Amino acid sequence: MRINVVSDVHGADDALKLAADGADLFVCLGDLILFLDYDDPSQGIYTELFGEDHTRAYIEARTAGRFEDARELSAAAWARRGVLDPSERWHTLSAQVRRQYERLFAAMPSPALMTFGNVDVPDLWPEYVRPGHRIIDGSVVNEGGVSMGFIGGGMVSPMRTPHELTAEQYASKVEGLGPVDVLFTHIPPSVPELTYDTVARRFEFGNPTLLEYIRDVQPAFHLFGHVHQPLRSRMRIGRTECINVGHFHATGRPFVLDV
Ligand SMILES: [Mn+2]
Repeated sequence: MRINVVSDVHGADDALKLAADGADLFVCLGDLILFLDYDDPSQGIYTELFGEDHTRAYIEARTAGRFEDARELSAAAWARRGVLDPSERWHTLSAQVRRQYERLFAAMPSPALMTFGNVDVPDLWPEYVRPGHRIIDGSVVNEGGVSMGFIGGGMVSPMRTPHELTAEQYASKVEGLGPVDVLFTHIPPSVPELTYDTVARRFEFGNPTLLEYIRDVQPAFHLFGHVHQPLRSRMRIGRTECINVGHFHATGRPFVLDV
């Protein structure tokens, strides 16, 4: 069985249309929305709302780890749009997010097995899925005799992305999963080589209970995304081959797994 896997689509709907070509099964590990493009500040929701100069300054602050400065820049940009209360931001943002979801779910191959990234709004997905799109989070499906577990979402972080879970919330999903042949998640296990981003020059959040799960259960494969430019994109942990499927927004190519 040939499985085409994508993650971190971040708005790349044109490439997404072709991502299941030649596959028996198509899997998407989330991060559909493009808020900010660190490589190209001319696109993304922040640029559409606040302009490219603001977006460049905001990216610079976040890249340098100056999250307070980034928040102040953001507050000033919202104020210029007349939005003073942070609780009113979602009204504007959700319209932009919905526009992206319309395009992305139209481009999403079907059938598809999908789970959430941290840059996703789970509550909105059911409104946009098409026939053949299956959202799986914290459970196991069986395809062609291969059991596949899915866990979506990211960890609470200073980046304040839309779908972040506490350590307890994430652990309870991992603990409830049971044994699988292939594990699919958005984030990697917390292994420094897999979580360090060489371009952003910081550690992204992996998850320690995923690492425990891999050591205990030893699925044949663990596929994930999240870290756009990882120090290492694959690593063996015991019998488990851990693989970062790559930054689809940048490559436009799915990772192909033969099982
Ligand atoms: Mn991402």
